[in-house]
Amino acid sequence: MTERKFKIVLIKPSHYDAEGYVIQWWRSTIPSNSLASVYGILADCARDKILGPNVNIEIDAYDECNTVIDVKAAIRAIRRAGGGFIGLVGVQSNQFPRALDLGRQFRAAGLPVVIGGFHVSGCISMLPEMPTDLREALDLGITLFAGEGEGRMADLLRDIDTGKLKPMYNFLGDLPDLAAAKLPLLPRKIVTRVFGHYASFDAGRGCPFECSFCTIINVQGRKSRYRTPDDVEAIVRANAAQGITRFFVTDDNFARNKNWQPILDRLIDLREKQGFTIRLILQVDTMCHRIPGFIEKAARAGCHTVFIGLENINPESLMGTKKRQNKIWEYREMLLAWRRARVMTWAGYILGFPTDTPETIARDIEIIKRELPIDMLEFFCLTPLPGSEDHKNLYLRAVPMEPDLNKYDLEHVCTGHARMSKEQWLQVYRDAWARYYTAAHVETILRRALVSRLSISRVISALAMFAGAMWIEAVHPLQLGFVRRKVRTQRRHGLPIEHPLVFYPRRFIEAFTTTLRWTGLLLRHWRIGRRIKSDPDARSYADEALRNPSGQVGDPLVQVFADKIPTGTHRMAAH
Ligand code: B12
Ligand code: SF4
Repeated sequence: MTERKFKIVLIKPSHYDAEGYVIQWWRSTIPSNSLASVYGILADCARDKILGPNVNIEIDAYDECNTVIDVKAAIRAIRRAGGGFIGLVGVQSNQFPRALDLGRQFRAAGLPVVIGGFHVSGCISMLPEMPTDLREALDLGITLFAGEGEGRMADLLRDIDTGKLKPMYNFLGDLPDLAAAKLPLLPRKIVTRVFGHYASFDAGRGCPFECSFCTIINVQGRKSRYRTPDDVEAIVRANAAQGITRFFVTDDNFARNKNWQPILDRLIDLREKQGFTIRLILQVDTMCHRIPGFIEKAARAGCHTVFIGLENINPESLMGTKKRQNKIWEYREMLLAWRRARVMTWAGYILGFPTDTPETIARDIEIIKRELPIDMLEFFCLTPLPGSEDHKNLYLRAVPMEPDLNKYDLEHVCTGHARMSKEQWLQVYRDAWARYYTAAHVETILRRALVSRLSISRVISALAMFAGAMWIEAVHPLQLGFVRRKVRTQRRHGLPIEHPLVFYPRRFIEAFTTTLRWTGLLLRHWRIGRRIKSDPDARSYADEALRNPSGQVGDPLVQVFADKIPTGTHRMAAH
């Protein structure tokens, strides 16, 4: 039997900036778990020789956030192999236009292209008909894959190999059991393109809550599906074998992973008894401090940063989006519990709930700065993301929504608001960053960090990244990387390729000014840090946010929203 090859090229697409250039960097800051998941499943298919003993399946994987995609080279590689396909991986709504532009080029070369990820899954799960963008992909001959890939890739590869690829695969009604699932893993050369060499894994999928702006529950379900401690250990060991021990655990809410305890116990064992220097970033909800032992075990397992979906501090807004689990009178207690465990907190805050106005948002940010001991705060515009209940309702009521999917990145305004014009809303979003990351508040955060015994240098660099992302690079910190790359010829389909004499001088000035601004910002933060470290009183620093909360009448955070808090649901009502 003659040997042959089957070449798979996996690309996790990025998206376009305001000028239509791909947002990409020399090094990205957050790993793509979608890429690791799909790669892990396919690597297993390759090992199992699922196309026959004579077929060698080879996989190339690229995260466009940190790698410039050489489309021609990828086409050549598949042609040279004599067969294969392009997989556009983990494509979110804001990345769909870029995925189509890439797909268009590969389809023009006659190669099979498959798109998977949340945009396809979310639309198919929630909308009564196929939206225009998905139809456009089908018209180009691109295959759409809805649902999760675990247990389905071998059949897909066989379909491609035998020329029987279907236009659409839909597994949304059949969510795979994660306990038996293949592991998310990437080779070292891909992981090291992420700053700090962070790998990723999802220890579970699904969330029990029902926030109306969220897509996750409609794609991955509300039931907690989780990996076994053995599998998590295998992920850690496989990464550690290639020198990688830092992980971003992408569970949307690790605190609601029903297997959190055995998983953390196993990680603690690996760390404390077997010498693995594991470091973790976790995502949790605002009530996680109520789970006995959760925070303490997370810290012992190596968690140094935790992302918390605070979303808003106005209970009326939270109830309006069915985020009933967020109880503002518990926020400070929860944040202090993480500080006691010496874990840095990173909170998400959404702007544009129906009751928000520029004035209430400005007021609420000042309250947060004064009352809540948060380290990094990031802002988002409330967005009807395809796949969410909000999107479905607006779609069914034919309420106008932004037609350009590239703008569904939570940095743009994608629908109307009863109390703010589009311009006001956008301005509020931009102002929010400037309002939170003032020099005075950076100093307060660092003073709080010092008394809480957090690593000052880590807080300084995190604050600089969060403050500088919007101000200097005009991107959200979640999309930030180191050293922006702009490729003249990789521009959004339909926009002109600029003349080199126009493009390069402008790029040079841009790169020069950004470097200057980053240097200035880092120096400013570093000077604040130095001042605090040399201040003899800094170790006895105290303020309202660090005071143990009462949650009672008189607690300023509770007082402002007293009339919005549903009676009978919190401790204030008991008094
Ligand atoms: C980790 C994460 C990130 C990371 C890394 C991105 C990544 N994909 O790894 C970071 C922090 C960078 C990020 C950023 C953003 N994210 Co995000 N992110 C996630 C999160 C929490 C986990 C992603 C993940 O690993 N999922 C697990 C994998 C296994 O699932 P999957 O991607 O769907 O892949 C499976 C299937 O779809 C399928 N599949 C996927 N691709 C392919 C390809 C082929 C060929 C095949 C056959 C199958 C297949 O098989 C996979 C395995 O089962 C998800 C929520 C979630 N639960 O998924 C949100 C989520 C994907 N993010 C979302 C958003 C909106 C964003 C942001 C735009 C906004 C923001 N500011 O948060 C930014 C901007 C990103 C950018 N433009 O670069 C939304 C997307 C919704 C939508 N309709 O687009 C989600 C769903 C969360 C939400 N709020 O609803 N994100
Ligand atoms: S808690 Fe987070 S993951 Fe769960 S439904 Fe709400 S937004 Fe979605």
